[in-house]
Order: sequence, then structure tokens, then C-alpha cells
Amino acid sequence: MHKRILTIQDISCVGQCSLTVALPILSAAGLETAILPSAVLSNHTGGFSGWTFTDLTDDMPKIRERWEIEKIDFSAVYTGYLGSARQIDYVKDIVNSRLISGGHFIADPAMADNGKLYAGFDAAFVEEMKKLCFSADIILPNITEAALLTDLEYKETYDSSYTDKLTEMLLARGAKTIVFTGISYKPETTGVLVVENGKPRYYEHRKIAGGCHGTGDVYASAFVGALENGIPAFDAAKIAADYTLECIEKTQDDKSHWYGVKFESALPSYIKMLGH
Ligand code: PXL
Repeated sequence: MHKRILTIQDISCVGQCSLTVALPILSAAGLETAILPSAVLSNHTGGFSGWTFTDLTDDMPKIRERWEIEKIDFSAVYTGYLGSARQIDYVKDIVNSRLISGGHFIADPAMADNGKLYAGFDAAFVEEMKKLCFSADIILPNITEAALLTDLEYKETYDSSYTDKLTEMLLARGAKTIVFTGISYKPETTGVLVVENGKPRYYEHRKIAGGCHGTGDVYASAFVGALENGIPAFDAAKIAADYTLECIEKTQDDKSHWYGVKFESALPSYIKMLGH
């Protein structure tokens, strides 16, 4: 079946994150991909000395109205970095109006990492993001985002009792399927924890020291691409992890490439993992 996906996130003109990775990865997965930019930035906010920021919030309801008139709908909606707290109600309207019945709404909270909110976000944004995430079919939080969504304390080191507590609270607040990213119980490994129908399954893999910018967006895009190819959530989460790891490996020796990962050169193996 031909699928048309909508992804809503920012255009960071330079920096290999958000739409500049989601669009090529979803296209490589064989999916028609429509975009709704939440904002336009000269570059992302993680490590550069500054950036321009053009908020596109006011375009959103106008674009939705056009799509309603044209009867354009989507097999799945995948949201990432959003431009304002006010935007979140507009995004919910788009999901309610344009997502086909039975289609997936996948939300990546994309607002924090390493215990800190990204520049420009505040507690009011977190409150709105809770509403979006708890209305989604699938969410992809990292530990920091899960802590913010549950109002639990952020922990840098933890064991499974902490991820059990995060899971319990996310489910109690309305989360359905949860794909926790960057879950590391031991210094030398990390992995993804997928909670489906209330049951956790963990995929553990090697950890590459240092961490790279933009890997959350690469991961979420690769996950959505696999899922919308009909691959079950846990297997899609594994494929996305293996692909992201390969992207990091292809980048780690190039210190001048600190702002993102060289995801392009690993696309052929991603396509193979999808069985294409
Ligand atoms: O990768 C997440 C992301 C997306 N978009 C912008 C960002 C970041 C993380 O810093 O700054 C603009």
C-alpha cells in the first residue's frame, strides 16, 4: 500500500537534524514524505554560538485548512522539534483532522537531553508537550524527556527500577507504546527499551563514547521508516538502533564533524535492513 507520511519539525538549515535528516531517511524507506516546518533556524541550537529563528506557528492552521479543502490526508504523522508551546494545539488539530483512521501518530518530544532542556524551551512548553505525547500512539523519549514528562527526578546513572518507574508513570498518564532511547544500565553498553502492551523489551548494544548531535532525530526517523514499512515496533526499534550506531561509527573519527552524523553513507545498509 502506498503511504504518505507527514513529519512536523524544524528546518535547521545546517546541522543534520530534524527535517534535513527525516526527509531523506523516510524517502530512503520508500515512503512519500510531506513536511510541515515548525520553524526555520540557520543551524541547530546544540553547540553553535547563535542562530536565527523564524517561528512558523501562525502558518500551521492556514496550512491545515488548505489540506482540508484539498482532502489531503496522511497514513502516519511523526512530530519532532516544535517551535512554540502555542504550536502544540495546532499540531493536535492537524493530527485529529488529517491522520487516517488506524494511522500512527508518533511523537518524539525532542526538547531535552543530558538532563537539560534545549535552548529556548521552558516549563510551559513541557506542559504542552505532555498533552501531545499522551495523545500519541508511540513516543520516543530519551531519559531526560521521560523524566520531564513524568515530573520525576532526572538521573544520570540508574538501574531498571528507575526505568520501571518512568514506564509506570508514563503509562498512567496515557502513553501507549514507548520507545525509550539511550537507555544505559552499564558504562560500556546502551540500548533501547520498548514498552508495548505494557510489556518492556530491551535491545542492548555497544556504546560509542562521546555521543553525537542529531542522533535522536536519525533514530526516530529510521524507526518511523521501518514501522511504516510494516515492521513491528520492537524490530523497527532494533533496526533504527543498528542504523544509528553505523552512522556514529562513520562519523566518530572526524572531529570537524561534531554537529551531526554522516547518516547518508549508512543509508544503503538501512535500506537492506528494511528488506528492500
Ligand atoms: O536534534 C534535536 C534538535 C532539533 N532542532 C533543533 C535543535 C535540536 C537540538 O538541539 O536545536 C533546532
